[in-house]
Amino acid sequence: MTTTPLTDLKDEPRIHFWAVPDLTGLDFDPLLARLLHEDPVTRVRLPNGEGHAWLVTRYEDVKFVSADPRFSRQAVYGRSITRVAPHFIPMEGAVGFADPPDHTRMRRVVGRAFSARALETLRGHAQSVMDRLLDRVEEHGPPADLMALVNRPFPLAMVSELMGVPEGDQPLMGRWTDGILTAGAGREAGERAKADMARYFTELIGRSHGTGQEFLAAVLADAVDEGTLDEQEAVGLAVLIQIGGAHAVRNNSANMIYALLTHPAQLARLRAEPALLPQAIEELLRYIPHRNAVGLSRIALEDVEVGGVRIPKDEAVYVSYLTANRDPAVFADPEEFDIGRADNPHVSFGYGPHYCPGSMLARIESTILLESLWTRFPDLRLAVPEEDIRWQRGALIRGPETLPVVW
Ligand code: FLV
Ligand code: FLV
Repeated sequence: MTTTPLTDLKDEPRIHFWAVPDLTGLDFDPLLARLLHEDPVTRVRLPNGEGHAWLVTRYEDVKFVSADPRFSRQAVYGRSITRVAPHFIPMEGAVGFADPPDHTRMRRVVGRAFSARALETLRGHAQSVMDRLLDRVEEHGPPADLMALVNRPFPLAMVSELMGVPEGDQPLMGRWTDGILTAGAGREAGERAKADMARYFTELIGRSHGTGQEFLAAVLADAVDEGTLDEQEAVGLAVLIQIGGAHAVRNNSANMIYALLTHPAQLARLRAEPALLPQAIEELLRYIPHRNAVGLSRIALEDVEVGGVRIPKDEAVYVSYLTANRDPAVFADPEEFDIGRADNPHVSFGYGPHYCPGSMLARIESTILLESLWTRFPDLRLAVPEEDIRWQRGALIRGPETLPVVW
């Protein structure tokens, strides 16, 4: 009989085929839940791309992989790694595919657009945009679809303002964003939407040179003029911020409303203790399964041990921020949605150098949305039983198709 050292066995975990089912409500992907508890550093094969990739699910391991420079985003570009989307979301040269120091150089430019002063200006603008949208909800009367009337237009207006996209072009931006951030529409539709939006931003940045304005397209144009960014990098940055800003908050904020409407005890507590709102938003961010499957992988530049398992050089690794947020080693009763949770170091905005640059804007938007909605409509309820809400299919970021409410 031969004996195999345990370390060798652990080098070759099985490969799980991840079919990525269309989930509904706030249901947690059952495969992800199982892997976190039973096979925390494992291998998966997703519906698109080729081969397999590693998947890391525990909180500490997720933070390790997303912050360690031996895992590269740049090395992902041009490789047909197994993935959920038929196409890659970032363009060539985009910040999502960059490693430090290039990554650091690109992020410094957008940092100006997300400065404390810029965010204060946006906060004032956000409240007036929200007030106008809620006027329209009131004029519409119950039942009204919040997705169409509020959750979609609000973040789209905010990120468009930040970017310098005129109001008249926002519907077009919305359509391109949906085309890019949908797995179900197919590769060609995704690539076409990406190319169309890239052409738009090339022109917008082109028109913004030397205008001295503060919107992001002008800041990017200045950075190109100064030689800090090349044009491809500037356009790639603009596309990622526009789509992330419009799409992620649209869906996540709709899921926040749904979570509160379907957890009446938590909603009642929040209504009774409005000072809990910031903490409630952090808990919503932790608890809501933001996306299907996993986003963009990294490549191991050398053999690296993660959670006691050796990940070989040149292999792709995914992390799941969703499972990290439910790791019982960090969060007590992780399956409970509890707005009383005070210690909440969730990783819903990622971790390490690629940490979401828009996290503070997302928090401002979600705060204004929840605060304004329940101030205006204290008796807000779903207009249909929760099982009748339809959820987006073939989505990367999860959310309802419509959110019909009465008040
Ligand atoms: O910006 C990214 C992102 C945003 C998001 O809302 C969900 C994601 O999974 C991702 C991602 O995987 C990579 C990004 O760059
Ligand atoms: O959902 C994804 C995503 C979202 C995003 O806003 C930016 C991204 O780079 C991505 C991505 O790379 C993969 C996704 O599935």
